Amino acid sequence: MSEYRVAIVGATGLVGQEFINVLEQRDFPMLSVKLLASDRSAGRKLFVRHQEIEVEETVPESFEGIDIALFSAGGDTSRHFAPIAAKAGAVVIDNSSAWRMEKAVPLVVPEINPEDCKWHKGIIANPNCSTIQMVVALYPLHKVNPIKRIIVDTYQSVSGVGGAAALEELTTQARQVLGGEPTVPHVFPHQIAFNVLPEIDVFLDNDYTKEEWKMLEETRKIMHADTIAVSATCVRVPVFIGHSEAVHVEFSHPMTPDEARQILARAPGVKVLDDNSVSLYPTAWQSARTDDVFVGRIRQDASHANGLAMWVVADNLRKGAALNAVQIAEEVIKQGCLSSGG
Ligand code: NAP
Ligand code: 12T
Repeated sequence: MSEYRVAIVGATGLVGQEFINVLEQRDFPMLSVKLLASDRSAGRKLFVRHQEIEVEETVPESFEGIDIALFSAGGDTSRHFAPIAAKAGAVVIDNSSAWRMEKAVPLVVPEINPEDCKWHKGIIANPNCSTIQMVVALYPLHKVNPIKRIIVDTYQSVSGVGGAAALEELTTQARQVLGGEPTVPHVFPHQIAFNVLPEIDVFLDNDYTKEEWKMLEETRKIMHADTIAVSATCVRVPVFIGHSEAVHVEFSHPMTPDEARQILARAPGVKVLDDNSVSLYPTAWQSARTDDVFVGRIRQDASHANGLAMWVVADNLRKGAALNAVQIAEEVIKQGCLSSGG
């Protein structure tokens, strides 16, 4: 089997560390790995496969000889360096929102649209964490009974944004509140400890947030379903890892909860945890450090004859980010579409 020269841009971040974990755990065929970050982290050392590797500053020359470049260093870094990496002959798999809605860039969840990898021109985008877990759970149902409308409310963990500083902010504020001290928000717009905040990413002119709008646009692009109606409310909750979602789906025809459970039991990347008699349903805490998208609380939507309601949970740093990106890389290798021609 061939082996590939991999670069991780943003290797010192939360998603970057998860890239390293996932590559190791899946025994990804790496000939070499280059760890890239900003000049702030250049010279730091990280372990990959028990080997200490020095982090380098990301510069245009970083991508010479690289086959696969995994990016998770924010939108600005992706906008600047992804085209440079692609031109150097690498396939970029980008975790930021910079390229997702570009017409010439595939947006891929391997369980759903692996074939879209084929037409990449050097950059493939990894969808938003909240979108990924929702479509992994809904697409198998959509294939047998087309979805017309989705109402989704998210309960997103602090690790979705801001890296270690976000985890630290929750820890510090929790201690301050318990100690009767005042809190000062930095990463989040208000106190996040013992609170819930209906603001993720920036507000748009239509009064949705960008995170909510990504769930609409990305769902349509991934599922090739341009007319699906989606309305999302994205909420930050004081959870370290794991995003949860209450999803209400309107199908073209009725679907029973049992039929949905049977379909999802066979669906790739999905695990059904659904037994009310023993309070079995997924939780964020239990999802952390795991790979599946967990689904529970599947029930008839009392407000619509063609509707189902369900609860969908996944680790936002794994399936929501690093794992999905590495699965895209594996798909690119499998399909033999590694070299872009720049
Ligand atoms: P993080 O822990 O703050 O890490 C940010 C990483 O980016 C660090 O390695 C940092 O390096 C690097 N970086 C920052 N500025 C850079 C520059 N100018 N050039 C090169 N590297 C630079 O954040 P995170 O939680 O890992 O998230 C990173 C990014 O992943 C996010 O900004 C977002 O684009 C993406 N993300 C996507 C999803 C998703 O939904 N799929 C979820 C979470 C995150 P230093 O150590 O040198 O600062
Ligand atoms: N603002 O990848 O705040 O588009 O949790 C993912 C997560 C952007 C993204 C978050 C965000 C993205 C968040």
